[in-house]
Amino acid sequence: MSQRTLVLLKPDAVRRGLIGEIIGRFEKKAGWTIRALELRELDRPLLEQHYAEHVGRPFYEPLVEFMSSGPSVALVVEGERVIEGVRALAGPTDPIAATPGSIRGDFGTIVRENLIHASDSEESAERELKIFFPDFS
Ligand code: D4T
Repeated sequence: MSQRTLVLLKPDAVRRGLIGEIIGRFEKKAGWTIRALELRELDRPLLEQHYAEHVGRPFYEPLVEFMSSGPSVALVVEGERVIEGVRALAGPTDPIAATPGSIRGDFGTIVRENLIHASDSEESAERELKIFFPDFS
């Protein structure tokens, strides 16, 4: 089942020079392709849409601050079961709990700066792709 997912390499990943390392992992999965890719600063209105489910939570403000602290890379990855697959490559939200070998497990230590976002379901992917790549179809 071919799918598309929205991936963000967060400002920590860009600052630390990990763009190539992380994207390389997607490219190496058989049959997955990068369909769109953009380096951009994420402004507050866009982040409010993206993180609508977290508005009002104690970590929301610091999260938005961090996510707007420098450029991110937004990309569309396409391929077989890519939604589940990129989440598996990323590892769980808490990088210390993430298995070594996963992106968060290999490079992260703190929850806020966990390097990568990836859509968690077909519904989220559809919603998020519209936010970040409204002209892409
Ligand atoms: P994203 O959405 O960025 O792919 O992360 P997850 O899907 O793994 O986790 P999430 O939606 O629960 O959290 C979104 C984002 O908020 C940060 N965060 C999360 C935080 O700073 N403190 C917290 O307590 C939680 C739960 C990290 C990811």
